[in-house]
Amino acid sequence: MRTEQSNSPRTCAAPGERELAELDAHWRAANYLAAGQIYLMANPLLREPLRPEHTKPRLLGHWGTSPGLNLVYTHLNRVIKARDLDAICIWGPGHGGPAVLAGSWLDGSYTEHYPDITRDEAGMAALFRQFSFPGGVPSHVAPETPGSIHEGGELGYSLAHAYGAALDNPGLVVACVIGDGEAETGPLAASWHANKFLDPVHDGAVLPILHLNGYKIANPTVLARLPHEELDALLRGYGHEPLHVAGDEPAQVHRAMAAAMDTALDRIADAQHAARTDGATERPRWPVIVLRTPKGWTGPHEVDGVPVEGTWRAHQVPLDQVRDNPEHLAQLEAWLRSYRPDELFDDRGRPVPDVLACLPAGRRRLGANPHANGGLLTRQLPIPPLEKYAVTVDERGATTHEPTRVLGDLLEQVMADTAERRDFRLVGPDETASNRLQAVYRATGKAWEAGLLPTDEHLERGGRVMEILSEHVCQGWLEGYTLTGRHGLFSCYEAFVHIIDSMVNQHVKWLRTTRRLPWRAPVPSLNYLLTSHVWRQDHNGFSHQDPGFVDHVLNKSPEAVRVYFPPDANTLLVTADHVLRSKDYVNVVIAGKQPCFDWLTLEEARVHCARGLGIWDWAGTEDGAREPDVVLACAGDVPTMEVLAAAGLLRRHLPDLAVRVVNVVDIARLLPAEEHPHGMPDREFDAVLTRDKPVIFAYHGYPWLIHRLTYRRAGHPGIHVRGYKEIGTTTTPFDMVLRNDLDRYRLVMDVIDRVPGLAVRAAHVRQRMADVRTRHDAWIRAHGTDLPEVTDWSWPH
Ligand SMILES: Cc1ncc(C[n+]2csc(CCOP(=O)(O)OP(=O)(O)O)c2C)c(N)n1
Ligand SMILES: [Mg+2]
Repeated sequence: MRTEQSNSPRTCAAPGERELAELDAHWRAANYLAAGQIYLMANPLLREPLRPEHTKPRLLGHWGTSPGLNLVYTHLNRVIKARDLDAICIWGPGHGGPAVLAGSWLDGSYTEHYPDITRDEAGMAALFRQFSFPGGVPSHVAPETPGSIHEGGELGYSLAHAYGAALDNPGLVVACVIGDGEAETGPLAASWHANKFLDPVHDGAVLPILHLNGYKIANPTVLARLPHEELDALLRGYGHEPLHVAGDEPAQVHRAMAAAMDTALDRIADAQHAARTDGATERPRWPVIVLRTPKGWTGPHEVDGVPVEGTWRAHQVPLDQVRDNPEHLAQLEAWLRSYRPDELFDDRGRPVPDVLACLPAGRRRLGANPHANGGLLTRQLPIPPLEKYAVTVDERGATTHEPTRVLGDLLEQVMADTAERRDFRLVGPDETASNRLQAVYRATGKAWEAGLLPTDEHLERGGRVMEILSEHVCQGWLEGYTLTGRHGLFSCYEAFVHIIDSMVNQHVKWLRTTRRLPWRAPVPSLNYLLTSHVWRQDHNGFSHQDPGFVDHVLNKSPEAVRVYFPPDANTLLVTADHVLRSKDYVNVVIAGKQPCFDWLTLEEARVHCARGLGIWDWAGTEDGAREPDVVLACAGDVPTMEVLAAAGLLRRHLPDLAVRVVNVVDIARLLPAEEHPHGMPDREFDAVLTRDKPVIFAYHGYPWLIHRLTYRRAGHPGIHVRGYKEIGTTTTPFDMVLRNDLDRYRLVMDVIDRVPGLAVRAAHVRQRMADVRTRHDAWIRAHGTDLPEVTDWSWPH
């Protein structure tokens, strides 16, 4: 969505005394509300002396970060209002939930989302009570929090989320509070470089606010203990212009913070103007605010004789025995009264006009900006008809294509069709071309704002392919981009996507929670294309072989995760079309980039993908007169080829055997219907995979997964799974499957071993299979390539 830049420079006068008093009133109110949420379940305005029973039995929450977050909320309100700024904020220390909830209650957006929590005394009591309370709201800046696209429970992702939100939103300013502890994480450290990918013409701005409150949970932070010059030089080295705000005297900090905000927004407006109007191409030195205030600022200075304010001890609950220790209770009451609630709220508990004076209106409020409920802004992605990109399949297995290359042609068109609207991005850690998606470069380049050399290719200011060698940053960008309503695809080596296991956990939790919040509009899914997979690591070998991401993802909420194994080019097209249109999922698509036999026409691929799992009767030898003797099942492109080759061998050597071939695209179909929305009812599963026949299942990844998914089925005792057994190296493609016992000859031996009555009758066939495996070993050592009968194999017509 393209909106005009509304951040005009130098429209904001320095606040006078009256405005400073109003800012301080808002900040004090927010601090009161944050502390109130942590401590109080009654007597919210201290109309009567505080008694133990007014306090919560379990004190849960994080005070330490809250006054700093509140300060940012207050001052963002001011500049948004003064400049009519379109802005959202990412709250990195998301454990400061009480602060952001306070800000949203004050700006009225909370009550709009939750009408029961009114902006008066009754609503304040409910706001306090519900916080970190059973049946209430979480302690963090969770999906339930208006204005948030970032939970901040797992630290490290704020800055990447902020950049993701700013991409292709030229009118948007994304403020981003970064905890000084959070700044020690790898993902955050890498995210500073996102400014080399932000195009001042087509993208919005990110305003990082590094919050140096000096401490984490139990330690000082590294950045807070650097000499000023060293920290300043570090941030300059990242390409920023630091603006330092420091102090513990509120009036002075308000003045300094207002000035820093104004300077920062002026610089942003200048940089955007220079790039957009004057054609400047030099990378702007974007501002960063360094905010140095005490942890737990304005809270208890000392508790039980030890310092708390300005130390790590302020991190969570500074006074933790208020119900039992009268001294703690008295200190709490004095602390809360220090904000002078009687001046901040009227006799009905409503914030007084001074408190509300700094607030912007309507959709400009931080709790109501639609970018933070991005589904509201989502447009359906234009995906061209697949017919133009589909490969022709006149004869099954007679031709090969590289599936990801075929997909690349489709993505090129999607890129071309979104050139104006700019709501589709491809991200990846340096692998777009390696993954054979380079056709997209005909439609757009790779975003790049750093130096350029004549030998560079496809680097482009404003390009919409994003490549940085940090899976964390790629993931963070795409999360920020999709949560603000736009579309994208993350193409990644299968083995290294594990690096973001933990981030995907958090994203799935977010999606699952938002599904239960009627006011959150569905957002485009986060889509992975995992290629360069375990079976085809020609250059790389063991370090690059790990198909376990799927196991990880399938542990997650079944409502929100989908995993697909398209076995050829046309099924990949159909799968990609499906996932790119979907909303609120994490979709994982595993597909090869190496030449792969074309098995299904586009029409067949559509039907097969709609089923998710189906019998390929053309590949089996059932005659319909009796039940099959054995089922050969497969999921994944390489296992599918091995199963078909095994089926061909069985057809030749054991023509009387009734073999059924079943291919699985949507792996969750194997689950019981009660456990996953795509799960198959038992009756259907039993009909296709049988209750009592041997099933030889060739699976792309770790074999245990198939057992996990099918253990409740009647036929489970008969299911024998072959997959990756963690045996890998740099070797030939067929040697990889052979070493892991996934090869066609082993599968035939499995059939002979498991079909009752076959062992003796087919002993000679079994021996022949074993002999080929032996010959293979000698052959590859002598020739360095696979046996001719393997390399020249094609589906027997
Ligand atoms: C990745 C990660 N590791 C550890 C934690 C546990 N944790 C919660 S808060 C915190 C300290 C955060 O310090 P900082 O970022 O400085 O925030 P603030 O001081 O504003 O509370 C830690 C380590 C976490 N939430 N996420
Ligand atoms: Mg800190």
